[in-house]
Amino acid sequence: MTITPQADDALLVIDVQNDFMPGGALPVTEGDQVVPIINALAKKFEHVILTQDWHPSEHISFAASHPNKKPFETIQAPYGAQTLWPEHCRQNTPGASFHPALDIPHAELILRKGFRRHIDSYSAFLENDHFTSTGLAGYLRERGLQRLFLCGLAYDFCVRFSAIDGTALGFECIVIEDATRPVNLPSSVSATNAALRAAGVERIHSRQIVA
Ligand code: VGL
Ligand code: ZN
Repeated sequence: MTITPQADDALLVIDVQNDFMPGGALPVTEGDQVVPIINALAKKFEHVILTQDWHPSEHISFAASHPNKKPFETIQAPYGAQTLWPEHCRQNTPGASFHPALDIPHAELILRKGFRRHIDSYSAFLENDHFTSTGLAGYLRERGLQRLFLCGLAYDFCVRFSAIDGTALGFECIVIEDATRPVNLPSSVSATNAALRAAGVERIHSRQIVA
């Protein structure tokens, strides 16, 4: 089925940043392959919002911030389980910059997240304590943007939790599956597919928007 983006739709482009690309600090396999797809999608949307993972040094999500912990292990943070990552997307570093080929001059908002040292934020809406707001829901409501098409990195973390929280906050969220790629930790993709299905988040292919 073909979808024509409307004036109250937005494309939400999650974390298309150098550190998530092959060769980056937290590489996502084929992460760079989403860039041309997203550029083509963005041309179809009047409203585009970019998110940017934006961590301070010694961020809670960095394994190096915890003695004797390695990347991809889990700790119990005050707000619950937190996966630990290699240091990535440190504020104002080249790794935190958008992929140089990302070409969306008309993007209206760059929303930074994960900038509080003691809370990580996968979701573009709520930080990982599931309480602290990024302000995005208020922005979208004031702008009258109701239906969100999600793409970017990574499918099983920031795209997943953005779609789930967005749905819970009353937005219609649709994931453009071929315009995302997963980090792919054990069972993270199957858990994401199940969570999106349970939340009623539709998954589509970019060709349904870009002919
Ligand atoms: C992400 C892990 C850590 C993401 C960000 O963008 O999916 N994943 N920080
Ligand atoms: Zn991060």
